[in-house]
Amino acid sequence: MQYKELNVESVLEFIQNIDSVKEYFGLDELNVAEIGDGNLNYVYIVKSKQNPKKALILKQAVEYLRCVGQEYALSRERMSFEIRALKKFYEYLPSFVPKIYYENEDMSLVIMQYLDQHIIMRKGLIAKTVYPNFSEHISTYLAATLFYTSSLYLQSDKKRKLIDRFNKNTELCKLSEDFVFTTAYMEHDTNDNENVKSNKHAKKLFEDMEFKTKILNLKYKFMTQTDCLLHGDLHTGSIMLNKDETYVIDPEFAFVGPFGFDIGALIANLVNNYIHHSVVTKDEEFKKYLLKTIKEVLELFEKKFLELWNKQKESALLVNGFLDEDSLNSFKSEFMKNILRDSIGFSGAKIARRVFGVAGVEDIRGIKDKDLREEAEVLALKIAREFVMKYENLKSVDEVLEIIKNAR
Ligand code: ADP
Ligand code: SR1
Ligand code: MG
Repeated sequence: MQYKELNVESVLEFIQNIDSVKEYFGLDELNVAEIGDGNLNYVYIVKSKQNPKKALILKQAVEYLRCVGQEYALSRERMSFEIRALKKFYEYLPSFVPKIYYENEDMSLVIMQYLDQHIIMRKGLIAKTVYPNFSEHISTYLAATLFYTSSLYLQSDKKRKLIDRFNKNTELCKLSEDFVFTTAYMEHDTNDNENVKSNKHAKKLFEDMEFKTKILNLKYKFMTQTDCLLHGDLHTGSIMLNKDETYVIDPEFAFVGPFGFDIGALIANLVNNYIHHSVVTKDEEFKKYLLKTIKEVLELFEKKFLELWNKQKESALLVNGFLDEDSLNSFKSEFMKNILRDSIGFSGAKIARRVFGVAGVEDIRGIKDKDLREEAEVLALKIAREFVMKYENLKSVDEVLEIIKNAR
């Protein structure tokens, strides 16, 4: 099938011939609206006119970066990786990943379950919504996706096949190399230049060679470590949830990379929200809830990852009986500490990149009052710098929380 960029009218025409969609909607009349608010793609909702509760999502990649415009070419092959990752993660965790009804790599599109009772987590957190089950859910998701796709679980051939299948996601990996680890720390066209011009904090950041050297080390880890299959862009805009359920959407940046990258992205975005509430609402209760969530996510992740690991005696890495029990336990304990450390290093980069780089987050760049926004940016840079300068020597989750609380 030849690729064609769809619009509201042609989506309706396109779906008429898809069996699973016909089966889902029966003879209902349908209407279509575009609801995409992401940076890259177009997202359409297809709804039954008779029963608006019946709806599906059609997401299509276009040959450019939506948030910059048609002049920024980006091949649409990213959708092939999104489809593959959605399917892979659904295999392990069907209750955390939207169900696919139809996929078409030629058309770079996927039709999936409409999450009608769920909202984008970033919006929920800005509105101070507490999600009592989130830490349990996301730690299960992280432990399973990271463990089951790593050499701690897979045999060597399977792991290498996984790398083959995902590590041609070159353009989106390059976007992260550029936007997470490079351009946000130097003068660059893609930055939030209205803000950057004559901004003393940007100047200080761009000249901070100590910090930038550490960022370079993190970038190198990102480019070379092939630990496990990652979502690749696990910020709070990629999570849709309510008090009972949590779904992870939008894994188009999926690739086989370092253990700490998804965890780091998530923690960064919880910290961005903490900064929002430190500056805008000053709600101490909600801030405490965010700190508790960060602590739980990191601690539960470690516990659940280790539980999975303890059940697995043989893998690409380990042969049963290779180490005695004590040595194996201290190997595992050091291994988990290194995941925590890298997560916090990546988290620092992920916080800092959103301050002056392309695609800021609503929690900070969305603050209307200029002085408050500056206050939030300064706080973000302070926490990010502490994370990046100290991550290699962290010993506990509590140290991470101390850094966040003391940054004022
Ligand atoms: P992009 O790849 O452009 O970032 P996203 O996958 O993040 O696009 O989707 C953009 C928006 O579309 C989301 O913020 C959300 O509001 C909506 N959306 C995406 N997938 C679903 C879904 N399965 N159910 C409901 N809304 C969705
Ligand atoms: C221009 S692409 C900017 C960002 O949007 C995505 O969500 C990723 O975080 C990417 O870096
Ligand atoms: Mg998105």
